Amino acid sequence: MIFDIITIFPEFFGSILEHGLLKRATAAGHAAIRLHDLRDYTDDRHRTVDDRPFGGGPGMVFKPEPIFRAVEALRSEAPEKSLPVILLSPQGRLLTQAVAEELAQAARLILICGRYEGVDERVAEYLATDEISIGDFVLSGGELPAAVLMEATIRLLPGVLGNEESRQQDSFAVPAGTPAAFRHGLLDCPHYTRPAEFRHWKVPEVLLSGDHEQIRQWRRRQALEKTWRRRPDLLAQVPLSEEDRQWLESLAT
Ligand code: 9D3
Repeated sequence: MIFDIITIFPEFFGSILEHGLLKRATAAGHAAIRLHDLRDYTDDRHRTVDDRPFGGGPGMVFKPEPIFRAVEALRSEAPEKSLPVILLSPQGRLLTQAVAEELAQAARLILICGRYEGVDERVAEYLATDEISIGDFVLSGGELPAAVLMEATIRLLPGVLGNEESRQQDSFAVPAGTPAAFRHGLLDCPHYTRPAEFRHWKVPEVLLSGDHEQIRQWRRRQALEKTWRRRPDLLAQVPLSEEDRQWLESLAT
C-alpha cells in the first residue's frame, strides 16, 4: 500500500517511520510512505502556502493552488486509476477501526495535512474524496492524525503482523495482533504478569488457578464491566450471551 503525504513538515514523519510497526512494514515492502513538501508546489519566490481569510478573522488559511497542484501531480502518475484523497481535518468523519479496515482495502492513499486555522474549503469540496478526523480535540495540524491513520491502516495489511493471506473476511474475523479491545467490541480485560504480589497488591487469584473456564469467565466479566462503566456506547454494538446479560444485570442492581 502506498501513502502519499502532502505536508509542510515532511521531516515530522522521520522518527515514526524509523521505529516499530511502520519501520517493519515499510522495510518488508508491505507499505511505502512518500513525503511531499507542499512548498515544492508553490510558484512564488517565498514558497507561500497560506493567506489571510476572506471575511476577516485571526490566523491564516492554506491556499488551494499548491494543494491542487500537488494532488494533480501525484494523480498524473497513474491517470487511469481512481485515487482516494483524504483531507485530515477536525470536520471529517471520525476514524474508527471500521474506517481503518475500509482504508486498508485501497492500494494507494493521498493524505493532505492541514495547518493554521484551516484549509481553503474548495480542497474539501472539489479535491478530497474523503475528510477524516481522529477525535474531538484540537491539534495544530494534520500530521499527527496522518501518522495515526497510517499506523491503524498498515497494521491491518496482510503479512504485516503475521496476518496470513488466509485472513478470514467474515465480520468477526480480525487479524492476529488486533488488540483485544476490538476483538469482541468490548474494552479489554485487565492483564497481569509476575510478580504475583507487588507492594502488597495481589494478582486476582483466579488467574493463578489454572482453571481455564473460570479464567475465561472472569475475563469476559471484567471486560463487560469495564465497558459498561466507561464506554456504555460500545455495548450497544456487542452481541451478548444470556450469561453476559445476567452479569450486566447483576452489576446494575
Ligand atoms: C483554533 C482553530 N480551530 C477553531 C476552533 C479550528 C481548527 C483548525 C485547524 C482546529 C484544529 C486545526 C488543526 N487540526 C487538524 O488539522 C486536524 C485534527 C484535529 O485538530 N483534531 C482531530 N483530528 C484532526 S485531523 C486534522
